[in-house]
Amino acid sequence: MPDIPNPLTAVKSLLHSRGYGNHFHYLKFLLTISDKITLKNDNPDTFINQQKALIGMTSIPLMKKKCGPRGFQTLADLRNPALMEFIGRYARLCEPDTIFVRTDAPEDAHYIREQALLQGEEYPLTLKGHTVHFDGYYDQARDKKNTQFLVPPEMTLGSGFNTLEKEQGITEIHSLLQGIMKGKKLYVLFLALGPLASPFSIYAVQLTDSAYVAHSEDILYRPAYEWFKAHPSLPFFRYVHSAGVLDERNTSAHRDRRRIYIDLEDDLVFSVNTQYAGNTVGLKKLALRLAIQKAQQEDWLAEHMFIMGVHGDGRRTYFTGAFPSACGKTSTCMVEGERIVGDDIAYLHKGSDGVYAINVERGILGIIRDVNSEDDPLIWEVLNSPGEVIFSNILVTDNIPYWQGDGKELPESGTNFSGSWYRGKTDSQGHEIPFAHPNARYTLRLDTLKNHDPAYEDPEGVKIKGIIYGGRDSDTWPPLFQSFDWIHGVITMAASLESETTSATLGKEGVKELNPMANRDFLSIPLGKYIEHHLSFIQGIEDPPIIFGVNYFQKNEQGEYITSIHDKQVWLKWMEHRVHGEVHILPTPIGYFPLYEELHPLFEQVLHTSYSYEQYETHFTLRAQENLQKMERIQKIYASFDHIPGSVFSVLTDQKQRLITAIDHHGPSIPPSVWVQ
Ligand code: OXD
Ligand code: MN
Repeated sequence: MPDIPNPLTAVKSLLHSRGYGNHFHYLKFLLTISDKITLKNDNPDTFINQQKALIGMTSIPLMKKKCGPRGFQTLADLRNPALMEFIGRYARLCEPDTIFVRTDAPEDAHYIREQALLQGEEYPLTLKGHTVHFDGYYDQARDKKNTQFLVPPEMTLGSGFNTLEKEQGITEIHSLLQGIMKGKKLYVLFLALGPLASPFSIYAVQLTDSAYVAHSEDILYRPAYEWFKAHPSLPFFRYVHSAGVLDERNTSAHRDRRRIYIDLEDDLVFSVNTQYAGNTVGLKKLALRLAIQKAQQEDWLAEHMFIMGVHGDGRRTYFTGAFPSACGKTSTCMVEGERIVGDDIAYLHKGSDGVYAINVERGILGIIRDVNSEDDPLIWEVLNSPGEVIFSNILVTDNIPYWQGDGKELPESGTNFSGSWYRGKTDSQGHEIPFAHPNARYTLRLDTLKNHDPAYEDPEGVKIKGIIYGGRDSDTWPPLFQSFDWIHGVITMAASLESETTSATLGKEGVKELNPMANRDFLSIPLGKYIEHHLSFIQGIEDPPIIFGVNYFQKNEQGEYITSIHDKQVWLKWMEHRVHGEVHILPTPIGYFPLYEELHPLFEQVLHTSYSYEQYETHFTLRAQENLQKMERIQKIYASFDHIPGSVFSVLTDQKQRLITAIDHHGPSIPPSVWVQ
């Protein structure tokens, strides 16, 4: 153990050597209020960290000035030097005029809402509490190209990651952040990913100069200032966001300087010159990336999944479901008669008797497309009643919002993400501008939905009996099937999940893209490691969830959809019965199919329709040739990655072999009657 000098003297001389000497009395003040800074002589690392924290506290005069006495006291009350250092460092760099430190008090949330309106980042709509926000014309989606992981030399992520050397990235982002908040207010938010006091929750601090982002965070995540105060050494994720210079429409002006940099080593994310929520709301997908890394280290799973309760005979059974963006995830957990716990992100932990999931959010940032009274009555109701809702990138005419597929008569003109809009308006490339963006969003709180399940606040989470995977697939998967077992499900369903590109994405339509666990965009660890972790996750668990596949996008040869939008209600009921062992199955080469005799009464009971055998046969005829091609395609993709577990290849090969044998006996397209014994 090196000889450590008296810490106070050492810190004092260090501060002097860095030109901070005359702030020493502030340090003394902090020492009196902080029990974290009881300087210990026994551990050099602790000592160095404390020194760093103390140096950060030389920002105190600056912080006092920018936060005002109330704000400063609010921060000081946290007795958390690491936090003070973090906020101080970025306040010094970004140079906001003022800093607003949000506590959990409703007045603080109210203040932020008011600021969003006052600063013109949101506008009021007719219904009380409803506002609209517009993102820039070219800032309408997650920016994958400019979202990069900052990796230090010793970190290897493997292929498929968009990475940047850490030092270079930090230098660049710091230079972009330099003075970026001049003339603006910096909001400091303390938030929780998960119910407060849950052993599975993660805590986070978001810095942002956008009142819209701060407002969105408030709707979507639980405030946690008091929790931070009660736990001065709480570890936390950190987010620094600036919308940058705003143009005359209050949208980020410098899209060429848009950057989203994720520092996995320090659990720190930067987001600059953008406002679109998927790029800026730190606790959403930016946190998911940090959480995936943490989950891997701590042996739990951070997943892009809804959590829902499905009603069975006098019981509620919980499922999670992973679907790529815009593939029916929210509409599944919102189906009539069932309960939503969360629509987007779940943390899955091992309990003594099974897998438990918590919803990290308290709100929904949903795509507002085809949301209408017929298909989504419960969301529709909230979107058409007074209450707190932020709409983004829809059309507004006479303070009324319009969006694609709302079933309303479209006005001739209004304001949308392109500014003032009129029918036939084209962009600079001559493309017609849609009246509302296909990725327009609503942001609302879960507890405003009639079907929310109070279990979303349960710190232990809910026990998961089934996990559902589904993508946009016109020609391969049946609408519903069950895996043979966990390994088979993880490999042939979860890790083989594909989705077809739509006209909403750039490039060719209908191209299948592999999206393992629907988490491809958010992975922060090598794919092989991620799959391996899934495979081993349920080891030793008494009652693991059953893995299912669904497909809402199956088409016939004429290119028409062959299932109805409501059929998922029946599929869910079947899965609910299945996890309780109450319905039977047909073994096929790709998994277990349901029986006609058991689906028919479910259609009667749930949808009051008669399900014909012809329909069943069309839905559940095994498209063996397409499934075989899929196995080949997936194997080829995995062969291009390093360190994929061997079982991925052997399980896919076994399935391929079963399909080849089946095709030899029954042809490329095999009706379900073939499997009846
Ligand atoms: C997404 C989202 O893009 O939830 O997945 O916003
Ligand atoms: Mn999502």
